Amino acid sequence: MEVFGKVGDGEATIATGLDKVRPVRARSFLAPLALLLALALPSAAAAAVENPCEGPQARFLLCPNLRIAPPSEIYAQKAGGHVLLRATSDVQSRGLGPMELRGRRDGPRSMRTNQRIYKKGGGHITVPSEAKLHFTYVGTYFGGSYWKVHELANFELRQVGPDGKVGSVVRTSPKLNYCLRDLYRTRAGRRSPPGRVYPGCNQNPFQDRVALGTSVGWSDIYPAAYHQQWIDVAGLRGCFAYRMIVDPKQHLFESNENDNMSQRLVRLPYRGEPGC
Ligand SMILES: [Ca+2]
Ligand SMILES: [Ca+2]
Repeated sequence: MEVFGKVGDGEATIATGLDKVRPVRARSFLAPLALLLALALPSAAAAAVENPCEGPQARFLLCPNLRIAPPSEIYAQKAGGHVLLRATSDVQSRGLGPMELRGRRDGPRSMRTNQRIYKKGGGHITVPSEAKLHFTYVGTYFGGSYWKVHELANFELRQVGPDGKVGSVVRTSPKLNYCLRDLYRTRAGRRSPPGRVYPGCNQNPFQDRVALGTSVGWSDIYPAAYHQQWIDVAGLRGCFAYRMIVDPKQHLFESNENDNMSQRLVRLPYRGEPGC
């Protein structure tokens, strides 16, 4: 379970670490050529795929849309010679349908994925995605390892000039891998299920397939104290923009690809309040 996972009372529809652990079939990893092909195919296939949520068929689809709330609960933590500016992230599912990925094993700690997009009136389409799942260790305190979406989000710090203009990136967060899950229902609505559909990310290292997603109106939130939820700001002075970007590599198909960034201004050295 992730940090708030135990709050949930929803029916688990996704396998968890409690599932029966079964060994990976060795054939998957003993044939280098097969592995190379498996690694090469998804990107080749995905490169040819247009975003179905922007084409003519979009009106028949319940396309997902991810957004990310501005960084909150920002605080500085001194650690050795480092100053870690920690912030809470909130990836929000705000489209007509859920963001859902289906992973299939293609390496010892990775899976390739398809994105499932539901259709109005029932059924779904399956689209090859360039998103990868990595079996990601987040420390024992936060439960060990999970199958997470690689490069689902990133955090960056940009210099802000005296004219308020946001400049280039000066620092980034090491964190890139996130679950997609239903942690909190942050916006109730007609299309938002009242209970969790995607309660948590799988923890079974031997799993061959996983499904993960975030339902409409739900959020996946990581508190500022979470593993790698920081940017090292040691030595920096002045006004900066703390930016969070969801799907920075544009791997996931969404109805709106232009609302994936949020930011908050911070003055460094940090004195406990955002703003410049
Ligand atoms: Ca979006
Ligand atoms: Ca996207």
